[in-house]
Amino acid sequence: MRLDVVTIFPEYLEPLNVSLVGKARAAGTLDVHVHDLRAWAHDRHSTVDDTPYGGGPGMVMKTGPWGEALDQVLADGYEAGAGRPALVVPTPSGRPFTQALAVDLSRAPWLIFTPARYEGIDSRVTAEYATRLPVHEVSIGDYVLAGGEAAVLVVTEAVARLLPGVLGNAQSHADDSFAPGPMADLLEGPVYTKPPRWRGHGVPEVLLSGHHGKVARWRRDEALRRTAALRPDLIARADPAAFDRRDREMLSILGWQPGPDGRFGPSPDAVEE
Ligand code: 6GU
Repeated sequence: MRLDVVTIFPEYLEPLNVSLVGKARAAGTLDVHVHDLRAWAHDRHSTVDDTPYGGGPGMVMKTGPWGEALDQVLADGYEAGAGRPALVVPTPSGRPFTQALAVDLSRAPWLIFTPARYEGIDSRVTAEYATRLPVHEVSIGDYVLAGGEAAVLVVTEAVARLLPGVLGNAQSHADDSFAPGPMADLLEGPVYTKPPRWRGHGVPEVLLSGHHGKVARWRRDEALRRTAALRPDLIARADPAAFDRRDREMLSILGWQPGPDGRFGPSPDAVEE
């Protein structure tokens, strides 16, 4: 996969040289190109922003440098033989970034990121490239960052670990929270390793039993318990067909019951844990 990032803070992307993403780069699985947007600003001060039409606080990133930068990046990538690119535009007003979108992006041969500073990029830039490319405006959560660079790191890491050969163990992401499959949309429960006692804290007996069926059931119960406590919205919107008889027993113990449409909601008489 080819990745291009256009930013006014190229050094912010240094973490792309570290750990899993750094290894994927070194292995040739990821071909990363970071560009300084100011290379396409032609005045003496390398200006990339201006005041917003309509007034208001802050500054808006100008069309000119972004248009020239993206045209050049596209020309270079096509020249190098990269496949059809997708444009990823980090913005707090974007669609929430999810595991499903990470999976979708991991299937693209080429991603181009346009992290912005200030109040964002003049909207005509995304409008222009949306006539030619798939454009994903994404937010990484309901809070405001000073710029999109941290979001590029987040999206890149989520995507890179899905690329073939990047994770040592293919099973490693099969039971991720939010990965498709039997544990879809449940948070993972607690994990333990040696020693069996630490500062008076033991390890749940079942994990030492060697009984794979009981371990799987315990993990499922813990996932349900944690999800009900921390992300009740995930239980409420889950397809009830995803819950087996034992799940339903556990949910009932946790104070959840099916409503008229089959979906689970908190029991009226349930006491919060
Ligand atoms: Cl993608 N950018 C900025 N600036 N703030 C954010 C964000 C992105 N996602 C959440 N907050």
